[in-house]
Amino acid sequence: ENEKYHWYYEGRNGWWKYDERSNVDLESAYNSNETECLLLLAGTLYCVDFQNNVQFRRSDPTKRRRVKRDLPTLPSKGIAGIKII
Ligand code: V3L
Repeated sequence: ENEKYHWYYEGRNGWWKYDERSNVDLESAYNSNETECLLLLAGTLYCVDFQNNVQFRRSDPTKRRRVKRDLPTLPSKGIAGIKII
């Protein structure tokens, strides 16, 4: 909450916001100049790669989604799969 930036991942026709906890972890890793951030999302381990701006499952790196860091006011589909109506 009250963050300057939010992280987004790609959906079919727009961007989803990461959940708040993931966003805090992503901001922390990004601002520490780490090259990636590992996230446990509903029991699945994901890697967010800051150099290629993608996320993927650690167990299956073939499916990649684009990610971006932008203003929190950007239009989005919702938060972590929860649609905004
Ligand atoms: N946060 C929450 N759920 C995620 C995330 C994430 N960072 N990454 C993947 N999933 P994959 P549309 C997404 C979910 O990449 O209609 C959206 O949140 C992912 O959910 O193969 O295409 C929506 O719920 C998917 O269900 O590992 O825009 C849903 O897709 C599942 O993990 C549909 O969105 C496998 O994704």
